[in-house]
Amino acid sequence: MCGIVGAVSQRNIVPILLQGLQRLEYRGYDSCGVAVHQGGELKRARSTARVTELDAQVHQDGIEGFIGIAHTRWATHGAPAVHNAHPHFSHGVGADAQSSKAGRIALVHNGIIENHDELRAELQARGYVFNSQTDTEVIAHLVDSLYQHDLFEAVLQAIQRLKGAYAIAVFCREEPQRVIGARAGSPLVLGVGQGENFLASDAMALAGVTDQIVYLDEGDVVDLQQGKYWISGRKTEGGFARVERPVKTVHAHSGAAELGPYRHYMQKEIFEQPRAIGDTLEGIAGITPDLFGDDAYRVFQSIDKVLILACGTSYYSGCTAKYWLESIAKMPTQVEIASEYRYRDSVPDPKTLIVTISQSGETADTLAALKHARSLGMAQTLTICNVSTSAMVRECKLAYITRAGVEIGVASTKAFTSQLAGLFLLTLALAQSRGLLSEAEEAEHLKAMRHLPVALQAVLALEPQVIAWAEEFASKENALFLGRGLHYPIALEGALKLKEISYIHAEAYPAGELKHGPLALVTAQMPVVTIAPNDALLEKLKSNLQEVRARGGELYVFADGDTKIESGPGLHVIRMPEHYGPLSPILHVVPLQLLAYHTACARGTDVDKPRNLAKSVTVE
Ligand code: HGA
Repeated sequence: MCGIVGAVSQRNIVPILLQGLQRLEYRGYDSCGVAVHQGGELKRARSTARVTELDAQVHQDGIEGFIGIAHTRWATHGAPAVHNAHPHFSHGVGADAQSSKAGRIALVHNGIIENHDELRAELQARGYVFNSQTDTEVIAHLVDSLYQHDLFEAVLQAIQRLKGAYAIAVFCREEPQRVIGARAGSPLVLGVGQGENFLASDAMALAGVTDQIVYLDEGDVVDLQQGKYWISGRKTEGGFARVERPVKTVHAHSGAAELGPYRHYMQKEIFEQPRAIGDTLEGIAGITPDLFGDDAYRVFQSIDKVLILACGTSYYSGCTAKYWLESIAKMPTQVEIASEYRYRDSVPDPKTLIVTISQSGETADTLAALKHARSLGMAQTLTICNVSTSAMVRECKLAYITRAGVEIGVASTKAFTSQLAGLFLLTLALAQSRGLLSEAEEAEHLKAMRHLPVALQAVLALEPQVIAWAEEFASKENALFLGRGLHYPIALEGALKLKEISYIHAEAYPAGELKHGPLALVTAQMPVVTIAPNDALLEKLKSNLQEVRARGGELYVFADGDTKIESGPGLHVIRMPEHYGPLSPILHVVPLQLLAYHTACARGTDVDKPRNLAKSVTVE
């Protein structure tokens, strides 16, 4: 999703800005741009192509400068087009307009300004002319309208008028020594260099430039100059006050990981799962609440239910965990889509453990849902997250950091299975703290978890068989996914993967629900993918498969080795290893990932950057 990079230095900062954008590219974007202060004017280049094209344009136009800002955009307001791409420029009005050649204020923005219509009308009435359909351009003109030779002051005043979420980076034609950043609701970090300072929406953008990072707080405004910076905190009754924020050493990994022998990052990440799970569980000698933080024992004793808040794939990992938490830890558990929870009336209970799940830890909807839960008096919070430096980890009392490594493919794979591993550990830790986990059970679960990397390798070896199915799926426009119990969320995740990257319409149902509606869709043209573990529901599931066959439906079944489901007319079977008990979802999701991946490849879609989607969804 949107990325911001900004810099103030004594050297030409354009290569740093573009390299920063490149590091953020994997998140998905539809256009990009860069602006610098050059020869007393604002200069910019913008493109709806990739950052490499922007780079070529910048060279051709001879754009260079000591201060500048850059952006990758994922459109929320206004089509993905050059005139909507950031940076946006303002121009002064009245006497100022005469002296304003190419613009006065340059600004990039992540987030959404909710009162943009009202502000636009006000600014238009004052003579400002709008050149884009974005909410962002409103901020550029607003800062311009408040500018009186001090950009920091103008930004402080402008943000008082903004409703919504923003991270912004701004500079001004008249003050070639400074870049101002501000954030509320969207992430922004300050990178401290030697005699130079940087801004970025993620420390990863600055990898190789500086590892000295300041995480700006909600409401912070930062003034960056060569060799110095200062931060103003959120406005209080006493006005704005300078604040100190700790400088942390952050070893951010570059997003530009090597593809190695793989065709796409998604394929690489699917095959990295044994390593990702192994790393996530590394060093766990026994189950203890401490795995989630020093205060976890006390927190676990103080709660009697769990509310999981998440979006997309993370939501499905939460749905899987509900089955574990209720059956193993006997903990009443509710799972809610974060964007729904934050806006509905709910009945809060302070004895609830709020569990947020997010790969990036910057998902705007999940962060907002967390804040909403806290505002309702639910103070016990825990996150399962893949980025230790993220806002989510900073905002939650307890955390389990998965070690999936940087995930570049927009469609999540290794982050999902690593989340499941973290959630299973949480289940065991809660069960233990409630006296529901014997030592023998603990040992048995730990043994199964440690064996997961090997079990996953055996599932990955099924790839050639999945490719054969994918070739048949490539010509379909619809698919049904069925699962029962613990594997129903896995069916949901399988359908989501297929939708996201192959653009085939896919829906998932609990198999027992088939006769209540979706059976009407079943024809010979409708592939029905079924997850068939050898669990307590197997016989029920077999009856559901008969219902599909009786209507001429074509079944594609991932069946555990010991289920005795055999291939036959209209019934294709890929044999999974023996049943893996409660951890079976971690194995069963893998062939569904492979099926989506190879179907998308056969259809020639842009697997790692599916249309309209972005990686870390940092806007509402
Ligand atoms: N609302 C702005 C920025 C969008 C954004 O932050 N995307 O991730 C726009 O549409 O340009």
